[in-house]
Amino acid sequence: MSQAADTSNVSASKSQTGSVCPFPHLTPAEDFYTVARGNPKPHTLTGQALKDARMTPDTWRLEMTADPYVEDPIIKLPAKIDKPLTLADGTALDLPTLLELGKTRSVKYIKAMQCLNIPAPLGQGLWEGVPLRDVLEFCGSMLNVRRIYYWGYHNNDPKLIFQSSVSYTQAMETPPGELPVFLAYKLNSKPIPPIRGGPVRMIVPWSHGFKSIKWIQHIYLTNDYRTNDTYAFKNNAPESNLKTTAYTEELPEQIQAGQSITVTGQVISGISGLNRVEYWLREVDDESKSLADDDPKLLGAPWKACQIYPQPDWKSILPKGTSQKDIMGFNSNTGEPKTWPLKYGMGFWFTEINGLKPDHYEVRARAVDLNGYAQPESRAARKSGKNGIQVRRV
Ligand SMILES: Nc1nc2c(c(=O)[nH]1)N[C@H]1C(S)=C(S)[C@@H](COP(=O)(O)O)O[C@H]1N2
Ligand SMILES: [Mo]
Repeated sequence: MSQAADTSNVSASKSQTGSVCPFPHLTPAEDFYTVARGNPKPHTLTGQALKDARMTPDTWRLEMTADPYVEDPIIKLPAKIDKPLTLADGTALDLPTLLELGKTRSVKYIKAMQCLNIPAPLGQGLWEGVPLRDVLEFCGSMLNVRRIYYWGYHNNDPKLIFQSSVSYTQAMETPPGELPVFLAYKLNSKPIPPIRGGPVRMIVPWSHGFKSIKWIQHIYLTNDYRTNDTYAFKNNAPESNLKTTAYTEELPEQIQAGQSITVTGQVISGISGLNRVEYWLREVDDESKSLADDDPKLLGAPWKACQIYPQPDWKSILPKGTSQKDIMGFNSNTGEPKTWPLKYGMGFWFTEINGLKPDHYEVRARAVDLNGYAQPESRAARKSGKNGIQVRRV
Protein backbone atom coordinates (compact mmCIF):
# COMPACT_ATOMS: atom_id res chain seq x y z
CA MET A 1 0.00 0.00 0.00
CA SER A 2 1.34 3.43 -0.83
CA GLN A 3 2.09 5.98 1.83
CA ALA A 4 -0.51 8.23 0.19
CA ALA A 5 -3.22 5.70 0.93
CA ASP A 6 -2.90 6.45 4.66
CA THR A 7 -6.40 7.68 5.38
CA SER A 8 -5.86 8.89 8.95
CA ASN A 9 -5.64 12.60 8.20
CA VAL A 10 -8.39 12.79 5.60
CA SER A 11 -12.01 12.91 6.64
CA ALA A 12 -14.43 10.79 4.64
CA SER A 13 -16.44 12.49 1.93
CA LYS A 14 -19.77 13.71 3.12
CA SER A 15 -22.70 14.35 0.86
CA GLN A 16 -23.76 17.95 0.90
CA THR A 17 -27.52 17.75 0.91
CA GLY A 18 -29.08 20.30 -1.38
CA SER A 19 -26.21 20.42 -3.86
CA VAL A 20 -27.49 19.74 -7.36
CA CYS A 21 -25.59 17.20 -9.44
CA PRO A 22 -24.94 18.53 -12.96
CA PHE A 23 -24.54 15.00 -14.44
CA PRO A 24 -27.33 12.55 -15.40
CA HIS A 25 -27.33 9.33 -13.34
CA LEU A 26 -28.89 7.32 -16.17
CA THR A 27 -27.59 7.75 -19.72
CA PRO A 28 -30.17 7.50 -22.54
CA ALA A 29 -29.37 4.48 -24.76
CA GLU A 30 -28.35 6.67 -27.72
CA ASP A 31 -26.02 8.87 -25.66
CA PHE A 32 -23.47 6.25 -24.56
CA TYR A 33 -20.07 6.46 -26.18
CA THR A 34 -19.97 3.54 -28.65
CA VAL A 35 -17.09 1.07 -29.00
CA ALA A 36 -17.76 -1.36 -31.84
CA ARG A 37 -15.93 -3.21 -34.58
CA GLY A 38 -17.47 -4.22 -37.84
CA ASN A 39 -17.56 -3.23 -41.47
CA PRO A 40 -20.13 -1.81 -41.68
CA LYS A 41 -20.65 -1.44 -37.95
CA PRO A 42 -23.52 -3.82 -37.10
CA HIS A 43 -25.68 -1.14 -35.45
CA THR A 44 -25.71 0.92 -38.67
CA LEU A 45 -27.52 -1.84 -40.57
CA THR A 46 -31.16 -1.18 -41.48
CA GLY A 47 -34.10 -2.92 -43.15
CA GLN A 48 -33.43 -6.35 -44.62
CA ALA A 49 -29.72 -6.19 -43.73
CA LEU A 50 -30.64 -5.82 -40.04
CA LYS A 51 -32.98 -8.81 -40.34
CA ASP A 52 -30.36 -10.88 -42.16
CA ALA A 53 -27.97 -10.09 -39.31
CA ARG A 54 -30.62 -11.45 -36.91
CA MET A 55 -30.56 -8.16 -35.05
CA THR A 56 -34.32 -7.53 -34.91
CA PRO A 57 -36.64 -8.89 -32.18
CA ASP A 58 -38.23 -11.31 -34.69
CA THR A 59 -35.04 -12.62 -36.24
CA TRP A 60 -32.77 -12.77 -33.18
CA ARG A 61 -31.57 -16.29 -32.32
CA LEU A 62 -29.03 -17.60 -29.83
CA GLU A 63 -27.11 -20.78 -30.56
CA MET A 64 -25.58 -22.77 -27.72
CA THR A 65 -23.19 -25.54 -28.66
CA ALA A 66 -20.34 -27.59 -27.21
CA ASP A 67 -16.72 -27.24 -28.31
CA PRO A 68 -15.31 -30.62 -29.43
CA TYR A 69 -11.73 -29.32 -29.08
CA VAL A 70 -9.13 -31.47 -27.32
CA GLU A 71 -5.40 -30.79 -26.95
CA ASP A 72 -3.54 -33.47 -25.11
CA PRO A 73 -2.32 -33.13 -22.38
CA ILE A 74 -4.10 -29.85 -21.46
CA ILE A 75 -7.60 -30.67 -22.63
CA LYS A 76 -8.01 -34.42 -22.64
CA LEU A 77 -11.79 -34.57 -22.94
CA PRO A 78 -14.20 -32.62 -25.14
CA ALA A 79 -17.10 -30.61 -23.66
CA LYS A 80 -20.51 -32.20 -24.09
CA ILE A 81 -24.03 -30.87 -23.64
CA ASP A 82 -27.29 -32.77 -23.72
CA LYS A 83 -29.30 -30.42 -25.94
CA PRO A 84 -27.39 -28.19 -28.35
CA LEU A 85 -29.44 -25.25 -29.64
CA THR A 86 -28.69 -24.58 -33.30
CA LEU A 87 -30.04 -22.61 -36.25
CA ALA A 88 -29.57 -25.64 -38.51
CA ASP A 89 -32.08 -27.82 -36.69
CA GLY A 90 -34.39 -24.95 -35.69
CA THR A 91 -33.71 -25.18 -31.94
CA ALA A 92 -31.84 -21.89 -31.44
CA LEU A 93 -33.32 -19.76 -28.63
CA ASP A 94 -35.61 -16.92 -29.75
CA LEU A 95 -36.55 -13.68 -28.00
CA PRO A 96 -40.11 -14.66 -26.93
CA THR A 97 -38.67 -17.71 -25.12
CA LEU A 98 -36.05 -15.57 -23.37
CA LEU A 99 -38.68 -12.99 -22.38
CA GLU A 100 -40.93 -15.77 -21.06
CA LEU A 101 -38.08 -16.99 -18.84
CA GLY A 102 -37.62 -13.38 -17.75
CA LYS A 103 -41.12 -13.36 -16.25
CA THR A 104 -39.85 -15.49 -13.37
CA ARG A 105 -36.06 -15.09 -13.47
CA SER A 106 -35.30 -11.54 -14.53
CA VAL A 107 -32.81 -9.31 -12.72
CA LYS A 108 -32.11 -5.62 -13.14
CA TYR A 109 -29.41 -3.31 -11.97
CA ILE A 110 -27.61 -0.08 -12.67
CA LYS A 111 -24.15 -0.46 -14.15
CA ALA A 112 -21.65 1.86 -15.74
CA MET A 113 -20.02 0.82 -19.00
CA GLN A 114 -16.31 1.53 -19.11
CA CYS A 115 -13.76 0.55 -21.76
CA LEU A 116 -10.39 -0.71 -20.60
CA ASN A 117 -8.75 1.58 -23.16
CA ILE A 118 -10.73 4.83 -22.93
CA PRO A 119 -10.13 7.34 -20.10
CA ALA A 120 -13.82 8.18 -19.48
CA PRO A 121 -16.93 6.14 -18.61
CA LEU A 122 -19.07 5.38 -21.68
CA GLY A 123 -22.39 5.78 -19.87
CA GLN A 124 -24.56 4.21 -17.17
CA GLY A 125 -27.80 2.32 -17.60
CA LEU A 126 -30.47 0.29 -15.84
CA TRP A 127 -29.96 -3.11 -17.46
CA GLU A 128 -32.51 -5.91 -17.28
CA GLY A 129 -32.42 -9.55 -18.38
CA VAL A 130 -31.98 -13.19 -17.38
CA PRO A 131 -28.91 -14.63 -15.60
CA LEU A 132 -26.66 -16.70 -17.87
CA ARG A 133 -26.94 -19.63 -15.44
CA ASP A 134 -30.70 -19.80 -16.10
CA VAL A 135 -30.29 -19.55 -19.87
CA LEU A 136 -27.79 -22.45 -19.76
CA GLU A 137 -30.53 -24.70 -18.36
CA PHE A 138 -31.85 -24.98 -21.92
CA CYS A 139 -28.76 -27.06 -22.74
CA GLY A 140 -29.68 -29.80 -20.29
CA SER A 141 -26.84 -31.57 -18.51
CA MET A 142 -23.25 -30.70 -19.33
CA LEU A 143 -19.99 -32.55 -19.11
CA ASN A 144 -16.41 -31.22 -19.09
CA VAL A 145 -17.39 -27.56 -19.35
CA ARG A 146 -14.79 -25.28 -17.80
CA ARG A 147 -15.30 -22.07 -19.70
CA ILE A 148 -18.06 -20.30 -21.58
CA TYR A 149 -17.15 -18.32 -24.69
CA TYR A 150 -19.63 -16.11 -26.47
CA TRP A 151 -19.64 -13.78 -29.45
CA GLY A 152 -22.01 -11.47 -31.27
CA TYR A 153 -22.84 -10.62 -34.85
CA HIS A 154 -19.62 -9.86 -36.73
CA ASN A 155 -20.56 -9.44 -40.40
CA ASN A 156 -19.77 -13.15 -40.93
CA ASP A 157 -16.13 -12.13 -41.10
CA PRO A 158 -13.87 -14.16 -38.77
CA LYS A 159 -11.47 -11.19 -38.60
CA LEU A 160 -14.19 -9.05 -37.02
CA ILE A 161 -15.33 -11.52 -34.40
CA PHE A 162 -15.53 -10.04 -30.91
CA GLN A 163 -15.45 -12.83 -28.39
CA SER A 164 -15.34 -12.89 -24.63
CA SER A 165 -15.70 -15.47 -21.88
CA VAL A 166 -16.43 -16.24 -18.25
CA SER A 167 -15.52 -19.32 -16.26
CA TYR A 168 -18.20 -21.91 -15.60
CA THR A 169 -18.07 -20.96 -11.92
CA GLN A 170 -18.54 -17.25 -12.61
CA ALA A 171 -21.66 -18.03 -14.62
CA MET A 172 -23.20 -20.58 -12.24
CA GLU A 173 -22.29 -19.51 -8.70
CA THR A 174 -23.12 -15.92 -7.91
CA PRO A 175 -22.03 -14.88 -4.40
CA PRO A 176 -25.17 -13.82 -2.48
CA GLY A 177 -25.88 -10.12 -2.92
CA GLU A 178 -23.53 -9.95 -5.91
CA LEU A 179 -24.72 -9.21 -9.41
CA PRO A 180 -24.86 -12.15 -11.83
CA VAL A 181 -23.61 -12.18 -15.40
CA PHE A 182 -26.75 -11.99 -17.55
CA LEU A 183 -28.29 -11.67 -20.98
CA ALA A 184 -29.88 -8.24 -21.11
CA TYR A 185 -32.88 -7.39 -23.27
CA LYS A 186 -33.85 -4.06 -21.71
CA LEU A 187 -31.98 -0.83 -21.06
CA ASN A 188 -33.66 1.89 -19.01
CA SER A 189 -36.83 -0.27 -19.19
CA LYS A 190 -36.99 -0.19 -23.00
CA PRO A 191 -35.90 -2.82 -25.56
CA ILE A 192 -32.15 -2.46 -26.20
CA PRO A 193 -31.67 -0.69 -29.57
CA PRO A 194 -29.04 -1.94 -32.06
CA ILE A 195 -26.70 0.94 -31.14
CA ARG A 196 -26.39 -0.49 -27.59
CA GLY A 197 -26.09 -4.13 -28.61
CA GLY A 198 -29.73 -5.16 -28.82
CA PRO A 199 -31.95 -7.06 -29.11
CA VAL A 200 -29.82 -9.06 -26.60
CA ARG A 201 -26.48 -8.28 -25.08
CA MET A 202 -24.33 -10.01 -22.47
CA ILE A 203 -23.67 -7.94 -19.35
CA VAL A 204 -20.80 -8.85 -17.02
CA PRO A 205 -21.19 -6.49 -14.07
CA TRP A 206 -17.71 -6.67 -12.57
CA SER A 207 -15.81 -6.21 -15.81
CA HIS A 208 -14.86 -3.64 -18.37
CA GLY A 209 -17.00 -3.30 -21.49
CA PHE A 210 -15.17 -5.95 -23.50
CA LYS A 211 -16.90 -8.78 -21.57
CA SER A 212 -20.33 -7.29 -22.34
CA ILE A 213 -20.72 -8.60 -25.88
CA LYS A 214 -23.29 -6.86 -28.06
CA TRP A 215 -25.67 -8.52 -30.56
CA ILE A 216 -25.00 -11.85 -28.84
CA GLN A 217 -25.55 -14.83 -31.14
CA HIS A 218 -23.54 -17.77 -29.93
CA ILE A 219 -22.60 -19.32 -26.59
CA TYR A 220 -19.87 -21.92 -26.86
CA LEU A 221 -19.31 -24.31 -23.97
CA THR A 222 -15.75 -25.56 -23.84
CA ASN A 223 -13.33 -27.60 -21.79
CA ASP A 224 -10.54 -25.19 -22.78
CA TYR A 225 -10.01 -23.31 -19.52
CA ARG A 226 -7.89 -20.59 -21.15
CA THR A 227 -9.20 -17.04 -21.34
CA ASN A 228 -9.49 -16.81 -25.09
CA ASP A 229 -11.01 -13.30 -25.22
CA THR A 230 -10.56 -11.04 -28.26
CA TYR A 231 -9.40 -8.36 -25.83
CA ALA A 232 -6.48 -10.52 -24.67
CA PHE A 233 -4.71 -9.44 -27.87
CA LYS A 234 -2.79 -6.13 -27.88
CA ASN A 235 -1.63 -6.89 -24.34
CA ASN A 236 -4.99 -6.27 -22.59
CA ALA A 237 -5.51 -8.26 -19.37
CA PRO A 238 -8.59 -10.40 -20.11
CA GLU A 239 -9.50 -11.03 -16.47
CA SER A 240 -9.19 -7.40 -15.38
CA ASN A 241 -12.02 -5.93 -13.32
CA LEU A 242 -13.77 -2.60 -13.36
CA LYS A 243 -11.46 -0.09 -11.65
CA THR A 244 -12.36 2.32 -8.89
CA THR A 245 -11.38 5.51 -10.68
CA ALA A 246 -12.11 9.23 -10.54
CA TYR A 247 -12.36 11.36 -13.68
CA THR A 248 -11.97 15.13 -13.69
CA GLU A 249 -13.84 17.58 -15.89
CA GLU A 250 -11.94 20.23 -17.85
CA LEU A 251 -11.43 23.56 -16.09
CA PRO A 252 -11.57 27.08 -17.51
CA GLU A 253 -8.15 28.26 -18.66
CA GLN A 254 -8.43 31.40 -16.59
CA ILE A 255 -10.45 32.61 -13.64
CA GLN A 256 -10.45 35.90 -11.72
CA ALA A 257 -8.03 35.91 -8.78
CA GLY A 258 -9.97 35.35 -5.58
CA GLN A 259 -12.93 33.80 -7.39
CA SER A 260 -13.89 30.32 -6.21
CA ILE A 261 -13.89 27.40 -8.59
CA THR A 262 -15.94 24.21 -8.50
CA VAL A 263 -14.12 21.13 -9.72
CA THR A 264 -16.34 18.18 -10.64
CA GLY A 265 -16.08 14.76 -12.18
CA GLN A 266 -17.29 11.21 -12.44
CA VAL A 267 -16.24 8.31 -10.25
CA ILE A 268 -16.65 4.61 -10.91
CA SER A 269 -16.98 2.30 -7.94
CA GLY A 270 -15.23 -0.81 -9.19
CA ILE A 271 -14.79 -4.26 -7.74
CA SER A 272 -12.74 -2.92 -4.81
CA GLY A 273 -15.43 -0.36 -3.86
CA LEU A 274 -15.06 3.35 -3.19
CA ASN A 275 -13.93 4.95 0.05
CA ARG A 276 -13.61 8.53 -1.19
CA VAL A 277 -12.45 10.88 -3.91
CA GLU A 278 -9.72 13.37 -3.02
CA TYR A 279 -8.00 16.23 -4.80
CA TRP A 280 -4.67 18.00 -4.77
CA LEU A 281 -4.10 21.57 -5.90
CA ARG A 282 -0.54 22.13 -7.10
CA GLU A 283 0.96 25.53 -7.77
CA VAL A 284 3.05 25.36 -10.92
CA ASP A 285 5.35 27.68 -12.89
CA ASP A 286 7.19 27.37 -16.19
CA GLU A 287 9.90 25.28 -14.53
CA SER A 288 7.51 22.77 -12.93
CA LYS A 289 8.00 19.28 -14.24
CA SER A 290 5.00 17.15 -15.08
CA LEU A 291 4.52 14.48 -12.44
CA ALA A 292 4.14 10.76 -12.97
CA ASP A 293 1.42 9.06 -10.94
CA ASP A 294 4.06 7.51 -8.69
CA ASP A 295 6.14 10.66 -8.18
CA PRO A 296 7.05 11.00 -4.47
CA LYS A 297 5.82 14.62 -4.59
CA LEU A 298 2.39 13.43 -5.71
CA LEU A 299 2.27 10.50 -3.29
CA GLY A 300 3.23 12.71 -0.35
CA ALA A 301 1.01 15.66 -1.32
CA PRO A 302 -1.69 17.05 0.99
CA TRP A 303 -4.69 15.44 -0.75
CA LYS A 304 -8.04 16.67 0.54
CA ALA A 305 -11.42 14.95 0.48
CA CYS A 306 -13.96 15.87 -2.21
CA GLN A 307 -17.69 15.47 -1.74
CA ILE A 308 -19.85 12.92 -3.51
CA TYR A 309 -23.15 14.22 -4.88
CA PRO A 310 -25.99 12.60 -2.95
CA GLN A 311 -28.11 9.94 -4.64
CA PRO A 312 -30.68 11.38 -7.03
CA ASP A 313 -34.41 11.50 -6.46
CA TRP A 314 -34.96 8.02 -7.91
CA LYS A 315 -38.67 8.50 -8.49
CA SER A 316 -37.94 11.30 -10.90
CA ILE A 317 -35.14 9.57 -12.83
CA LEU A 318 -36.20 5.89 -12.94
CA PRO A 319 -38.41 4.83 -15.86
CA LYS A 320 -42.13 4.84 -14.98
CA GLY A 321 -43.23 1.67 -13.19
CA THR A 322 -39.74 0.84 -11.90
CA SER A 323 -39.40 0.49 -8.13
CA GLN A 324 -36.03 0.96 -6.45
CA LYS A 325 -36.84 -2.09 -4.32
CA ASP A 326 -36.70 -4.34 -7.39
CA ILE A 327 -33.25 -3.20 -8.49
CA MET A 328 -30.31 -5.32 -7.31
CA GLY A 329 -27.86 -3.23 -5.33
CA PHE A 330 -30.80 -1.60 -3.52
CA ASN A 331 -32.31 -2.84 -0.26
CA SER A 332 -35.49 -4.72 -1.22
CA ASN A 333 -37.35 -3.47 1.89
CA THR A 334 -36.31 0.16 2.11
CA GLY A 335 -35.37 0.85 -1.51
CA GLU A 336 -32.12 2.48 -0.32
CA PRO A 337 -28.93 1.78 -2.32
CA LYS A 338 -26.71 -0.67 -0.38
CA THR A 339 -23.73 1.52 -1.15
CA TRP A 340 -23.44 4.98 -2.65
CA PRO A 341 -22.23 5.22 -5.35
CA LEU A 342 -23.60 1.81 -6.36
CA LYS A 343 -21.06 -0.98 -6.80
CA TYR A 344 -20.08 -1.18 -10.51
CA GLY A 345 -21.92 2.10 -10.90
CA MET A 346 -20.89 5.65 -11.54
CA GLY A 347 -21.33 8.54 -9.13
CA PHE A 348 -20.23 12.16 -9.27
CA TRP A 349 -18.02 14.29 -7.07
CA PHE A 350 -17.25 17.93 -6.55
CA THR A 351 -15.12 20.24 -4.51
CA GLU A 352 -14.99 23.98 -4.21
CA ILE A 353 -11.60 25.67 -4.18
CA ASN A 354 -11.43 29.20 -2.77
CA GLY A 355 -8.94 32.02 -2.55
CA LEU A 356 -6.68 31.22 -5.49
CA LYS A 357 -3.89 33.77 -5.97
CA PRO A 358 -2.84 35.02 -9.45
CA ASP A 359 -0.85 31.94 -10.45
CA HIS A 360 -0.92 28.71 -12.45
CA TYR A 361 -2.38 25.63 -10.89
CA GLU A 362 -2.81 21.97 -11.57
CA VAL A 363 -5.77 20.08 -10.13
CA ARG A 364 -5.75 16.31 -9.74
CA ALA A 365 -8.39 14.03 -8.31
CA ARG A 366 -8.06 10.38 -7.42
CA ALA A 367 -10.26 7.69 -5.95
CA VAL A 368 -9.33 5.66 -2.87
CA ASP A 369 -10.83 2.17 -2.75
CA LEU A 370 -12.11 0.21 0.25
CA ASN A 371 -8.73 -1.47 0.64
CA GLY A 372 -7.18 1.97 1.20
CA TYR A 373 -5.37 2.05 -2.13
CA ALA A 374 -5.22 5.37 -3.92
CA GLN A 375 -5.58 5.34 -7.70
CA PRO A 376 -3.75 4.10 -9.72
CA GLU A 377 -2.45 1.70 -7.05
CA SER A 378 -2.55 -1.22 -6.56
CA ARG A 379 -2.40 -2.03 -10.26
CA ALA A 380 0.97 -1.55 -11.88
CA ALA A 381 -0.07 -3.13 -15.20
CA ARG A 382 -2.05 -0.45 -16.97
CA LYS A 383 -3.39 -2.89 -19.52
CA SER A 384 -5.67 -4.11 -16.76
CA GLY A 385 -7.67 -0.88 -17.01
CA LYS A 386 -7.43 2.86 -17.54
CA ASN A 387 -7.01 4.41 -14.14
CA GLY A 388 -4.24 6.96 -14.49
CA ILE A 389 -4.73 10.20 -12.59
CA GLN A 390 -6.04 13.05 -14.76
CA VAL A 391 -4.49 16.52 -14.55
CA ARG A 392 -6.38 19.72 -15.32
CA ARG A 393 -4.68 23.11 -15.54
CA VAL A 394 -6.11 26.47 -14.62
N1 LIG B 1 -20.17 -7.64 -30.65
C1 LIG B 1 -19.41 -6.71 -30.06
N2 LIG B 1 -19.55 -6.49 -28.75
C2 LIG B 1 -18.77 -5.56 -28.11
C3 LIG B 1 -17.78 -4.83 -28.83
C4 LIG B 1 -17.68 -5.07 -30.24
O1 LIG B 1 -16.88 -4.44 -30.94
N3 LIG B 1 -18.51 -6.00 -30.82
N4 LIG B 1 -16.96 -3.93 -28.17
C5 LIG B 1 -16.81 -4.17 -26.73
C6 LIG B 1 -16.08 -3.11 -26.04
S1 LIG B 1 -14.39 -3.11 -26.21
C7 LIG B 1 -16.70 -2.22 -25.20
S2 LIG B 1 -15.82 -1.11 -24.28
C8 LIG B 1 -18.18 -2.21 -25.07
C9 LIG B 1 -18.73 -0.82 -25.36
O2 LIG B 1 -20.12 -0.81 -25.18
P1 LIG B 1 -21.01 0.39 -25.75
O3 LIG B 1 -20.71 0.55 -27.21
O4 LIG B 1 -22.43 -0.02 -25.49
O5 LIG B 1 -20.68 1.64 -25.00
O6 LIG B 1 -18.81 -3.15 -25.92
C10 LIG B 1 -18.14 -4.40 -26.05
N5 LIG B 1 -18.95 -5.34 -26.79
MO1 LIG C 1 -13.50 -1.62 -24.74
